[in-house]
Amino acid sequence: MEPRQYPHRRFNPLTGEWVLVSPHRLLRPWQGKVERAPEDRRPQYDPNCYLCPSNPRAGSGRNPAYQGTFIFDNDFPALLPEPANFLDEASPLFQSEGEAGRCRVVCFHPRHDLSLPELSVAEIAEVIRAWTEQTRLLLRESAMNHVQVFENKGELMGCSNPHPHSQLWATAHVPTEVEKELEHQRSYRKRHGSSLLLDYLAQEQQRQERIVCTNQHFTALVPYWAVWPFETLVLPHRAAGRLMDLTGPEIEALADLLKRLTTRYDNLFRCSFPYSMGFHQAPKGVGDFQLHMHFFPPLLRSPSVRKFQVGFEMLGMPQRDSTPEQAADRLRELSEVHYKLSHC
Ligand code: H2U
Ligand code: ZN
Repeated sequence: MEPRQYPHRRFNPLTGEWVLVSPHRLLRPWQGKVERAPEDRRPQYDPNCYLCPSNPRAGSGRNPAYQGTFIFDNDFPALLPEPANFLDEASPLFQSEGEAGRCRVVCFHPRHDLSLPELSVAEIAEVIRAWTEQTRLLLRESAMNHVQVFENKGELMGCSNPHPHSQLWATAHVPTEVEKELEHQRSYRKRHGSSLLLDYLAQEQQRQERIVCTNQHFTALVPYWAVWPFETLVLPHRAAGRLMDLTGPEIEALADLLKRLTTRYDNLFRCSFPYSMGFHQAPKGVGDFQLHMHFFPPLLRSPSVRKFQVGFEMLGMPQRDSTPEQAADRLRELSEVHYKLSHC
């Protein structure tokens, strides 16, 4: 066996954490729970959907008869714009403080039955422009310092509604994962005088082992340190801190790449492929941060077998059973024509 077929640890330079890789364990028998493939036969319009055009929402009010993207303030926001004004650090063991924020929902499309890979590149570009504009507006508010854009897709990921949509959460404080990545990008620049993620991309372009698909301005790859079976990282080819830094042609290129990547995901198990994805972008006033996207999909080997982070992972560290290179090979060999449209 070559060394990489033996159990080993890999370092994630973005977070400073290690992942345990156990390639040989893919051979172990599976007698766990078998879930059914997620049903994906939805009507174009669902009169009971809170997000379909012209329907009443669960909170209050009614959606307009929207034609493209549709943005609204979350009716059940996790954060409020005015924080409870308190700081309690009397004891190092009982610290708390108020947190201000705003939550918005971005519907991708009026059609209830579509998802990202089924939209046209132009429609996906419109979604990216909506995320960009909302990031700009939210960061303009003096209390907001970071904007998290994300999509939870599929019941498996706890998505509450199948209508294609994403969320934005703006916060006064920088969230933990972003703070970790910021710290590691900063210390890398201090040590090497260059950008961690641009250097990483250049190495991946040379090695050609983990790249899934690419175009003129963006590359999608399975990171060397991937934890989730088919996790990917989407990287711009030049320095850019936030969505607002992208040019028109770069937004088009990102739309093209997202369509191709999510089509491959759907084709992997011929199902609407669940994931949590989102952008990591620079907090307000921060320069040393490279814009990128993470896709964290839970499916392991079929629509019915998913990965859980339990046991050793909860108590010890993240672990995976196949190598990121095997995952990249699988994703690379798939078609970029969506299975619902192909007739073979
Ligand atoms: P998820 O499916 O990713 O959980 O997102 C749906 C969001 O939409 C959720 O945060 C909001 C929920 O609060 N929502 C509304 O704001 N109004 C509604 O009428 C339904 C759902
Ligand atoms: Zn709907």
